[in-house]
Amino acid sequence: GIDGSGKSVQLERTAGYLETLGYDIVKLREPGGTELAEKIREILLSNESDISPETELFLFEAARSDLVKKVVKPALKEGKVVLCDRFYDSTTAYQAFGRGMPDAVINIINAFAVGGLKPDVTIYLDVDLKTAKKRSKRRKKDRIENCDDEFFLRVIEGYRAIAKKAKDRFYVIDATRSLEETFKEIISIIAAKLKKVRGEENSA
Ligand code: T5A
Repeated sequence: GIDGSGKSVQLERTAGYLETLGYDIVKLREPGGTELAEKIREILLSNESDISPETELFLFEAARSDLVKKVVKPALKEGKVVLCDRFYDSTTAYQAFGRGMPDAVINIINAFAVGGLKPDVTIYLDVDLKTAKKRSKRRKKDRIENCDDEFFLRVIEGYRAIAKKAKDRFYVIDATRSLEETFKEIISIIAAKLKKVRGEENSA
């Protein structure tokens, strides 16, 4: 979801809940999660950085590629459950819809950066811009959060477009509700999916 939609808080809660069920959880964020990706994150979010939309796109993808290769794929191989705060849909929403970078280019480099990996479930926390802004009011804005309202309205439009295309894995959740109500819906989706995926793995 957009900045301030509640992703970090919900990811922490979800991870805690799944751990109590006995799952081995790896919590990640994008951009970030490796030494290199965290350095790229600093550059991307710094208000001091002068970055063109094209360069921005490649930096997000470089960070993603590093994370997937060094952390995500090895964790999945070990049977762990990976929860990631943002993934390639954010590039479609922010860089394609927000910045106007060509969708076709983004689809190709998204796929290239993750080596064909696809999330089992993607949760989109749907909030209006006013709610998101109110929630993130207390913090200093980073380079992307400093974009104007029109940018974020295009990003929201982007996520809604993805929802129509990726119906098999993309769940839209009304995140304007309380933390608790939103959380309950998230865990019901994830728990059901995990049960299904793990059940299929065990019977294979
Ligand atoms: N980006 C990222 C791209 O442009 N392209 C990409 O490919 C990728 C991967 C990354 C930035 O990079 C951009 C998007 C971002 O601008 P980030 O760390 O993901 O940065 O940053 P944000 O999305 O800005 O993270 P935030 O921490 O600002 O937002 P969250 O995580 O959505 O919100 P959270 O959980 O911190 O909650 C914010 C506040 O709201 C409260 C929380 O307690 C907290 O105080 N809150 C609620 N209050 C009431 N009711 C609820 N239901 C609430 N849910 C949360």
